[in-house]
Amino acid sequence: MKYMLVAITNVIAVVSLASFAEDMPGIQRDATSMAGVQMEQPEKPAPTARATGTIKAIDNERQVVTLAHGAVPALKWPQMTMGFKVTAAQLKGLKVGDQVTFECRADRMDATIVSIALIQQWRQERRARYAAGGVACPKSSSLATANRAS
Ligand SMILES: [Cu+2]
Repeated sequence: MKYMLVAITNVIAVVSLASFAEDMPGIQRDATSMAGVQMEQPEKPAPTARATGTIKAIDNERQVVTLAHGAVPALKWPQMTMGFKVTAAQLKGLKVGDQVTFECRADRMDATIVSIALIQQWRQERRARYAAGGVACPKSSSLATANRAS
């Protein structure tokens, strides 16, 4: 019994030493993992914005949709043609040439589609939801502006 107690005490001592070592300021941490931690904690979340555009290309393998989009004032984007990360599920039923409205997240150099739909279909759904008392009626002015640009 006495030996067992000694053994347990030793284990506890080793464990607490190990955790103590982690908190010691003199111990060098892995620089790579520290950089990784900082990357995962951006100062503010990536901004999102809604815009309209035309599908120019779909690359299913790379999961990229190329859109010619109108100006996006919220992101300070002029009108341009660019690629967005997208999933196959998001692109279901869409094809090259379709006029779409989309919401995207702009994270540094990456632009990712949050949602994307045919403009016509999106408007109908918004109207239906409004009629059902779900959401406030959309102001069509911002969409109209983006449409003229695209
Ligand atoms: Cu762009």
